[in-house]
Amino acid sequence: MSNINRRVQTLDEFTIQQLREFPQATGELSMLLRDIGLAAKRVNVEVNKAGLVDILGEAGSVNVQGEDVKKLDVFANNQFIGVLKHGISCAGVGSEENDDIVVFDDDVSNNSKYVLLMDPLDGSGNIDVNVSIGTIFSVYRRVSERGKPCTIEDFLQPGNQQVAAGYIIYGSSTMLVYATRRGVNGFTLDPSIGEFCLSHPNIQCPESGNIYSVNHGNFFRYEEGVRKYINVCQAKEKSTGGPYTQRYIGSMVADVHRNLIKGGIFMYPGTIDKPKGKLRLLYECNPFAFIVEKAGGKATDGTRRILDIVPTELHQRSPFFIGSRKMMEELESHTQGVN
Ligand code: P6P
Repeated sequence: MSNINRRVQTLDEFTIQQLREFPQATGELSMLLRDIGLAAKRVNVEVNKAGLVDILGEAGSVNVQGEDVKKLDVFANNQFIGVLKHGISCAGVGSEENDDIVVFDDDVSNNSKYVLLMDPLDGSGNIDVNVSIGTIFSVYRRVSERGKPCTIEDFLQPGNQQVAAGYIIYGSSTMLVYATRRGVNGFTLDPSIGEFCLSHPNIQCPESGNIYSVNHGNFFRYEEGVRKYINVCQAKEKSTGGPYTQRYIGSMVADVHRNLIKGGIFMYPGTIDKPKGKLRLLYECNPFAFIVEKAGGKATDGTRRILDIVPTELHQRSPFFIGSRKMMEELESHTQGVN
């Protein structure tokens, strides 16, 4: 009898166990999360080969197998949309890679309960320098009539309506982290069995930390309250919980994942020329805000709770501040005019 390690729970086993604890559940969300895990494994294979692009061919070329080489973010987008379209849980997708929503419009999909928003491969500009990148996703119960194609209204819901949200980080190891109303759990891919295994149960964001993440290059273009807080981070003495460490890798999934686990704050503020900042509300800010709040942290646009913002456009941007509760409260004391 092979010594199967039964102590480690796979993603499939975990979602099925969650389902068993909620007999009234239809199982569609569990299936959706397993579909995401499948697509993530396929993307992971290609991301790990990215360093061989000279051998495999640049995007737009034809590789040795005579296949069109696609940009990795287009490949990732196609993988996630393909798996979700052929599943039973998703009526359509809003993606960073598609101007409009992708409506699956077939009988099974039109009867599905959920829609999904995603950034299929965030930080893909870092691929050629081997920096960790990620997939970000957000799941909503559709508000349009079941039995018909999903509509844009299904996607323009405030983040506080999310049913689940998560990310995959393609790094030194590949992890899938997702949150539901029951909490945040992390799964690490075990290549030897090709399964995501529960490695970080019930993730909690430390209520404070000493890591602050921001692009200092924009410092003089940030509003005064943000500049004041950054100066506070730089001046922190040990007696006041410092010294702080500045960590910013330019790949949001990697930066926010690190701060979620270790404690810290990530900021992508608006600037004078781009007051809404760079990050997208629906498939970058909302999913991370849902995850970090479920883990005990906070996320705002500088004044409002991210999850309470009612979206008006699929690709709208938002200033973004997220992290440990006490660090966020200290930031707010500077940006909301208390100090
Ligand atoms: P900047 C990557 O392009 C990304 O969307 C996020 O992953 C990352 O946090 C941010 O942009 C980095 O932007 O302007 O600091 O290079």
